[in-house]
Amino acid sequence: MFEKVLIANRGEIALRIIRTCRELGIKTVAVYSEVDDQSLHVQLADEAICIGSAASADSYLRADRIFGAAEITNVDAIHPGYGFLAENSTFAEQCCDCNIAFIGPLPETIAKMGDKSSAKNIAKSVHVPCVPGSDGVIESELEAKKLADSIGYPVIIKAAAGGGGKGMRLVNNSVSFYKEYKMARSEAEKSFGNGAVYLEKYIEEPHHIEFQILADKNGKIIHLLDRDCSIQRRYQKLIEEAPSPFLSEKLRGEMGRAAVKIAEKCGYQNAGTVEFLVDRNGSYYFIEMNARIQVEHGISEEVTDIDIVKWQLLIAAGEKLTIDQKNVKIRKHAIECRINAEDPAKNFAPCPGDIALYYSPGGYGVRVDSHVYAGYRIPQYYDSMVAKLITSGETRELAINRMYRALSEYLIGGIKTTIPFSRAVMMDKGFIAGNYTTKFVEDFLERTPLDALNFEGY
Ligand code: MV4
Repeated sequence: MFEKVLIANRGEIALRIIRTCRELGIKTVAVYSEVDDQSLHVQLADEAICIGSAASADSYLRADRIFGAAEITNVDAIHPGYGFLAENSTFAEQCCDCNIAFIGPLPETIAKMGDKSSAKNIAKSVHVPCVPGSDGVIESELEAKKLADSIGYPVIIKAAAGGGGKGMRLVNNSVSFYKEYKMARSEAEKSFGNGAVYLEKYIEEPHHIEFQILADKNGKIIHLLDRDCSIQRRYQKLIEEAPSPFLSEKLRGEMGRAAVKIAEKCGYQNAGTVEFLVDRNGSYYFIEMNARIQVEHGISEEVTDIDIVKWQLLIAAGEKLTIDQKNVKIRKHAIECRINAEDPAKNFAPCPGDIALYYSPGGYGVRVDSHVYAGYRIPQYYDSMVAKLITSGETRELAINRMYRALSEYLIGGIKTTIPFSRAVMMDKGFIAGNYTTKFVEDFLERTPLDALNFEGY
């Protein structure tokens, strides 16, 4: 096993990794930017090294400084968390070159799956259904338009280097095709330095369901069931739950096997996620694979009682995966609410600032993953998530009631948060009914009075 691991990240995920390292007897090195010196990840790590100023580009994205910190502290491995350098194949390769284990997939797998159009081709090659569309990236604009006309509108143009909603353009009719195509190309070029785009039929009001994968270096691959991530706003997930209330056991089994086939085909190692869209008829389509630990991994841990971060470390150190698929079972229902420093009554405007008061909920079936505390200042430089509140229970109903109870206990003073929003969702008939789609938040906000998104009483 590793003796010392550097965590190339910040916030709650850095803390999540440090905690598991502690439990395994692994020493930890935190890296931090100048504005993060008061963050809990700095305080809970064995060692901490400042790697630059606030802007990510001057700190958490500086591979050279991270390797500098790794060299000074003599670590065996680097855990990248999510975001920042987590899916940068060059960074993963540089780790290998320095003889430092990268806790994630192989660089070539990251590259293959990072190109969303090549990821789709991998899925197709193992006969997993994909959304109908272009065969790889668009080479000819005329051919692409002919294809769009024959598929039927709306269609969606996606950046090959994109993912998570970045660099997508909806095309509603034949007339606007070339205009949207040009926009998509130039946006992709600007955002990713790669103008390659591909075309898909647009699936209206899909469910967004993903499968958690674990894969060791011996080629053993299992899935840890599914998460329903349909409750999102502008591609930012707000609430996730596992297992998905929309999937039948038959469909769950089929999609899980499909996810494992894709992971096998791309030589996947470590933890990853296979994303699908599911339409109202229960037809499913692979869309992309995330080659990293994700924000919402905790609900899969609660459902399966498997510590995913622990397995990331064991697998990267070369240990065999000792869990068999047949022993992965739904043991609980789990829900996660992302607590963001945003004002839901003001269009979810970010509101960084000082946390004047902090009381986090507890009790049976409640888990809070957070790096904040009373007196902590939320910097404006990074994403607005301040905590993940997870509840679990024997039934979905119990997990929902427990979430409502825990959200009611949660006190975060001095800033606005998404707590009142999540609370209102827990009482919403549409959410309780369980067959919500990616259109849920839009519809919910239309039918919910602003007062309900402000309500902070117990
Ligand atoms: C789609 C789609 C409909 N049809 N692709 C958005 C994020 C990115 N990962 C893929 N996304 C979508 N791709 C086709 N062909 C609808 C979405 C989508 C969505 C996907 C997942 C979660 C939330 C979403 C919200 C709106 C649209």
